[in-house]
Amino acid sequence: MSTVTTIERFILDHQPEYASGELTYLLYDIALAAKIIASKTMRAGLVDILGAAGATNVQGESQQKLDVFAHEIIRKLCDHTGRLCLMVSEEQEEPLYIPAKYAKGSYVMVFDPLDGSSNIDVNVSIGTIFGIYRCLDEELRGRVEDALQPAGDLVAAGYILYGASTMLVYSTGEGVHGFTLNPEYGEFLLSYPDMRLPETPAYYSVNSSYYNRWSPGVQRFVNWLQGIGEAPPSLSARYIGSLVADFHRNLLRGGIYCYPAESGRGGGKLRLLYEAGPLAFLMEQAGGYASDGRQSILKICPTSLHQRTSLFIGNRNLVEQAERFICLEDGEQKTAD
Ligand code: P6P
Repeated sequence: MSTVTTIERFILDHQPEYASGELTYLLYDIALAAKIIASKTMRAGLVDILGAAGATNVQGESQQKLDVFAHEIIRKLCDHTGRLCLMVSEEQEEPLYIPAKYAKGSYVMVFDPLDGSSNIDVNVSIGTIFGIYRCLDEELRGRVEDALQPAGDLVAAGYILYGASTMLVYSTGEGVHGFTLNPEYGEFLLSYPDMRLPETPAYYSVNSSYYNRWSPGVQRFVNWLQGIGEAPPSLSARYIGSLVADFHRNLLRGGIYCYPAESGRGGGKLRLLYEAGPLAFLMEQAGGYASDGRQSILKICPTSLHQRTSLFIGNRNLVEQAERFICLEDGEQKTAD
């Protein structure tokens, strides 16, 4: 690549003429938050930031100090800029309302400040996931309803991957673009313009230790992924235990990530609003597809902020095969009933 393009320059060059600039500046804010969080994750082992903060989040999971830090950085950077009217974070049950002393903007940001934070202590890649909606009613902006929109209505989504290098990948509906942080001078440089999912998938990602908790249809699908049954794909297994890392590798190499519902945890583990939804938006922009096993993730309208969902995301042919196995099981179930 002969040119050096910073994320700020790229965003500016690609903002629609009609844009007010609010979304552009919001993306700048996210890039700055990413740099600050990256500076901590890169030194996680050295600044005694490891170990649980002692509190627990809305999911009842023990909070690592880094995810509390990431949540606070994003909140402090974004709550007073006049670009947002509401935020929703995995780390806080209640919505983050914009303090009355600050102007409200037209956008809502939903985010998982640090997904996979249980991997912090073992130095495995972790990530931030974000989605941005427009408020439903300019006069009434800032209501919870503004966050309860299907992912198909997102105006932007992206993730930051804190790995061997720090990457910011985002889309505003005009393709998916990846930027790599140059820590020498703190700039995100364009490294993956217009990312497209490879036609031929290479990997499948699933935690097979839950096999006995899955429905028969999911079990048959995962068996197929592993080479059992008719015309199975030829895939390698890769499961990092960090959604953003698995998603990013599959986006670059082709594949599918699955987190099916389990008996005793019907709705699945992952959160619809700030994990599955934004990644589904990105995946479809890159030529793939995301489903809960029965319908497109983009079409599901959240009824609660922290609701969970099953997730099958990646190459469309693989995800649709999951839907076929699950729907077949549904048919068998209906016949048996
Ligand atoms: P399990 C991390 O907690 C996470 O939400 C995703 O990042 C990851 O893919 C998944 O859960 C791992 O869950 O049950 O396989 O450990």
